[in-house]
Amino acid sequence: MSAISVPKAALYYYPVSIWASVALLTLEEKGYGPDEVDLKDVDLSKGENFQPAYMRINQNATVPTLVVPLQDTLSSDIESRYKALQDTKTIVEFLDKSRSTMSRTHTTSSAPSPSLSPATIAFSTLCNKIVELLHSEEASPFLITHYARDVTGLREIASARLGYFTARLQKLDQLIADSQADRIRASEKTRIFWEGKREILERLRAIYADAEKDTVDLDETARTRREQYFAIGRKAWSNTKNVLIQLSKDIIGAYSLGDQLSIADMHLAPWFTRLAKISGATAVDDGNTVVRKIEAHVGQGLTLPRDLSMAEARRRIGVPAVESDADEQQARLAAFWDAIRERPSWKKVYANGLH
Ligand SMILES: N[C@@H](CCC(=O)N[C@@H](CS)C(=O)NCC(=O)O)C(=O)O
Repeated sequence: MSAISVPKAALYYYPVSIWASVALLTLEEKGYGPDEVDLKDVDLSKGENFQPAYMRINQNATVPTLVVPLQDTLSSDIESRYKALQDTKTIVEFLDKSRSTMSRTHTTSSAPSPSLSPATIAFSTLCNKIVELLHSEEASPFLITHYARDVTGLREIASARLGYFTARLQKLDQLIADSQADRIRASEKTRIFWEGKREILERLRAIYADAEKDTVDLDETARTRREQYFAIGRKAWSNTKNVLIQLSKDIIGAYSLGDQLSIADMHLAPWFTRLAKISGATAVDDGNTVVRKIEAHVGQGLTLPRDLSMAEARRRIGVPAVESDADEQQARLAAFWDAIRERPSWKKVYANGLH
């Protein structure tokens, strides 16, 4: 083993973040070893992503960020220089290309490293379409996680999230005050960013803080705020219904592109798992149960087409069909869930439950 210390990549993540989970799944599927990538926890619940030091590597203050050494600095005599990849799509593509079965990257990991990139132009187009859809405003996991459509839903979210929002606001207040008093240095752009974030979070905090009150007991400002909140929630859930219908047409099943695990699955797995969790599903539920729970929660008459034979879905992922599958049809997303939750990568990322 050479004594040269090789610059290492670092993944900044938050364990229960949906998009950071995409990067974590990809690391597992690609067989990256712990000596190749450092994992650095950015605690969103404490607002650590708003710290100036973090915003220097990701100006949007989001996770994940992958900081990678630039290739020409791998020799020991050149000072290491790094580049920060600031969004999930770029990170997954980078991770996919940077470790192949042929590469010798001074790693102790000898795990296989299958390509997650589609093998044909047609599959590549489909893969991109799915990834774009999942990252579109219509599919926003932030909206369906934080916006309810009725008072019962609001109370549930508020009891789980009020503390989280309050702590993050405190952090923002402290950063704004520290920069105004010159205790910390922050650019004008960063200050404007903090103020904008503060406004969005404060609005949600105020809605959650009133959650236990009945609508008739709210003053006019709070009532209007609540009505606007529900309108956003209704829109988000009607968009989710459309995204699910679109996904059910686009994915082939069991994996997004049929029998080959791909980049699209890295994005779809955490997105779909979040939706399953919000809909009351757990890790022990099978695909058919998860889809039924999601349909019930999304409502609006949603019924996903049961247009994939269970026997065929199992064949595609290399699992022997069982007799009862013979004539059974299932939703493609149900087959996707059954396939993905069997993978060691998914089991590791969701070891502590769905998120
Ligand atoms: N487009 C970005 C979105 C990343 C994103 O929004 N991440 C969320 C966590 S899942 C985040 O960091 N939010 C920051 C915050 O809540 O302040 C990407 O694909 O990486």
